[in-house]
Amino acid sequence: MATKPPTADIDESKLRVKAPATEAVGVPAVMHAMGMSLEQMGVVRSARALLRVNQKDGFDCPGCAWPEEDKRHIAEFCENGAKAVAEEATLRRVRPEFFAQHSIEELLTHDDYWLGQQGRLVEPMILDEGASHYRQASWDEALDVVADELRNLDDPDEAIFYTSGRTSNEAAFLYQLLVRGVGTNNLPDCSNMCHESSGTALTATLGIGKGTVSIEDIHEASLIIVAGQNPATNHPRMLSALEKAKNKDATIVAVNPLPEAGLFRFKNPQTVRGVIGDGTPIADEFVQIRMGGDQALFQAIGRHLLEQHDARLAAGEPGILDQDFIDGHTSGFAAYAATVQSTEWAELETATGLSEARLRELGDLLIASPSTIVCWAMGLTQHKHSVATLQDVVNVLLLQGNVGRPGAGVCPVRGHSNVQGDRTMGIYEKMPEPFLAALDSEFGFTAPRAHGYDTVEAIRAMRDGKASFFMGMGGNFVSATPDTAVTEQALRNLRLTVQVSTKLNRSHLVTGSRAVILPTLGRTDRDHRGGIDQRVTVEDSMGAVHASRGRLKPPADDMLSEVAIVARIAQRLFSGPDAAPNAPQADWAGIEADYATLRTHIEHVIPGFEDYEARIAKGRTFFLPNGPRDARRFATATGLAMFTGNELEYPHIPEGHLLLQTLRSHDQYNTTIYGKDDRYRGITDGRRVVLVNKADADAAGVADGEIVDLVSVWTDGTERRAEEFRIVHYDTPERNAAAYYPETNVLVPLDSTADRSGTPTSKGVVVRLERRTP
Ligand SMILES: Nc1nc2c(c(=O)[nH]1)N[C@H]1C(S)=C(S)[C@@H](COP(=O)(O)OP(=O)(O)OC[C@H]3O[C@@H](n4cnc5c(=O)[nH]c(N)nc54)[C@H](O)[C@@H]3O)O[C@H]1N2
Ligand SMILES: Nc1nc2c(c(=O)[nH]1)N[C@H]1C(S)=C(S)[C@@H](COP(=O)(O)OP(=O)(O)OC[C@H]3O[C@@H](n4cnc5c(=O)[nH]c(N)nc54)[C@H](O)[C@@H]3O)O[C@H]1N2
Ligand SMILES: [Mo]
Repeated sequence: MATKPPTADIDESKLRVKAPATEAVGVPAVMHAMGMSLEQMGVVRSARALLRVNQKDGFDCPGCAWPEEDKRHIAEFCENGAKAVAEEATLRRVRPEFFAQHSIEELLTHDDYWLGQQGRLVEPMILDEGASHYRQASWDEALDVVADELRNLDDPDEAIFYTSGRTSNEAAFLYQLLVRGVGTNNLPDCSNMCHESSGTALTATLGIGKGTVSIEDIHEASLIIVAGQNPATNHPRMLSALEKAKNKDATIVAVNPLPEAGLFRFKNPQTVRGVIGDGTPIADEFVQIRMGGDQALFQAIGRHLLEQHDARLAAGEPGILDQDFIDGHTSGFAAYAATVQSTEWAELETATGLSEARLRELGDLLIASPSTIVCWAMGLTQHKHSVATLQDVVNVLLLQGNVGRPGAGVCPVRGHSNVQGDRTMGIYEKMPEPFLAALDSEFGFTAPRAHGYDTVEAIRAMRDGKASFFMGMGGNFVSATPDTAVTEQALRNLRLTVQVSTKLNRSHLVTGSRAVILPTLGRTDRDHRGGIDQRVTVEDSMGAVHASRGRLKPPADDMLSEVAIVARIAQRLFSGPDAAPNAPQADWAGIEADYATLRTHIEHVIPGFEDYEARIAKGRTFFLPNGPRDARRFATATGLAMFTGNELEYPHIPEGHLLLQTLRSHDQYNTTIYGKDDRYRGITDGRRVVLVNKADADAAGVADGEIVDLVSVWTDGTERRAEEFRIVHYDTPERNAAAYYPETNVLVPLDSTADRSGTPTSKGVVVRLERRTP
């Protein structure tokens, strides 16, 4: 039997600190995940669920977007994948009686952990204007409320439609059609806060907003640089792929301000060596960089390559750049070379915290490598100068022709399991014209062309009274976005907020004048509709598409899938005598009864999905076309891969302040808190810690273990405060601190965003430590 949900919030006075771990996974990970699975699902359901994760006829893991290996283990085991499954497949339920017992006001006093642990949402709920409690509603009533509000908007651009990254291709495609049918491109998504900087940099330089490597490339690479990423926690299955590469003699370089456990030693529970031996050392080199110093690092490497190339040519030796590739496939080389050669080494040393000799040594690793891949995640994307940083990553790879050949390329490691697919399906506030034109002709209407709001722009619009309606297709907008106090007020300005969700979270409690909760099926649930068990499809971080079919008994009998919910809203708005004049035309009921209908529409609108149904049959996977990878084809303005000259930037931290990164603990999935421990970093039974260098704590006059407030300062003089964080001495560069998200989102100023991508700078918040007066 599953156990009951916790009755209390996290008691931070219980928090304990131990030495951080030096290895990841192994048997303790299996035990830990098993414990959580049993608590949430009981024995039988745990076995049923875990045997089906990532199997060819099973469901896609709702954890991360790392691709599946071609040969799968019987139980492809991943601790955090298992926790993601347990969290969704839990037997705990949030029933209407729960909402009758607890007022919104009371629920707001609980933390994200308590809220998320209450269980699955099962019935549509409505919060009437002025009411203190949600009340149960029928599906028809709840969907009518949503459709009526949309029908009566003064202007379609008053409506905002958010998407998180677990939504299937089918649901995402239908949802963007609904939104464009309403008449707006206001489709902010979690990607705006995540890999938007990657998309912006890669589109500008390589002509595609995605990575250019496959899982086989990872196995075959000679050198893999893993920068700004903590795979042991966030992409555990990546460690198996890195282990494979290591076994073929790859060199692995970890670039991180923190010595993250999994970067050092990995005990693969699938191998004997991982269970009873020492495991595999992963990183050959650990580069402990200053936060925000990565652009300088890649500029230094590029500069070293250029200098060595010239020196070798002058000595009559062969050069080290791929001259044929540079001449035949790229443009902008001269401007790039001039830019990187104009910076002083001293400045590169200051920005990175590494010596010139060390920087050159890292450059030598690239010179020695016939095929190099750079992998990255949030440590590189959530800074003010992230787009420039990533363009400098691309520059370095282009120098040696490391794009579009085996074992080489760019690898932005995506977060949510279908965040990449959602973009492919049109969840984007500025979808390009060819997509919109194809949508028009498939559905006999005219999609709006003016760009919509991204996430930060959406918050501004709500704050400034330019919006009246918000709908969230999954996710937890209130907790995931920056500047919590501003965002909460912004949402409270609205007339109606609607959340399509699996689990209870803060976004159900910070509402417009009225609110609707539409509970929905998740990836693991059987979706029996139209007389068949429906399948959906997802795209992984490497552009591979495959089907996913839930197998577990859903939390309630009359639950609707995301597809069914959107189809029913579309039917209300776009069919019958009251249909809007410019409504998209489709068989909405037919779509709900058979998602294959939807895949046929997708096939007509989006290139690369030809023969969709046949290519996903029998658990098969197919690859979407990828110009740079397949044929060194670059869809940029020039048709060539673009070198770019980017002026060097790095954070300037004012005297008496620290730069704070807001990151994930081992027991959380974004705003979903699975548990109270961050095992690898040695933190247990609590979350309100700030990891600081001892020298910085000493300078601020605060002791290890002391409780402080974190105060962020923004350029306009405004201050934000997060209270009661415990100081933990940690091996982080001086002036660089770390604390968990979402507790620290209150500190991130709304206007503190990355240039060009608009991503909140969650890894670069200027703060000071303030002693609490007793
Ligand atoms: N279990 C679990 N899995 C997840 C998630 C989860 O919350 N839990 N979230 C999913 C999502 S949506 C995403 S986007 C990914 C996130 O995956 P990650 O990006 O690994 O997540 P973060 O915890 O934000 O970790 C950022 C890492 O970057 C480092 N870092 C910070 N600043 C810098 C810098 O300036 N330079 C460098 N080189 N490194 C820096 C940090 O020390 C840390 O190791 O994981 C996905 N998978
Ligand atoms: N300070 C700071 N802020 C950050 C980040 C950071 O590193 N630091 N990271 C950013 C990143 S990378 C991301 S991706 C965002 C994440 O932002 P979001 O994607 O908005 O947040 P999640 O916490 O992943 O959303 C969890 C909720 O999604 C719902 N859910 C789960 N599965 C499903 C499903 O299958 N269908 C539906 N309809 N709902 C479902 C559940 O109700 C759950 O409560 O946060 C961003 N915010
Ligand atoms: Mo993400």
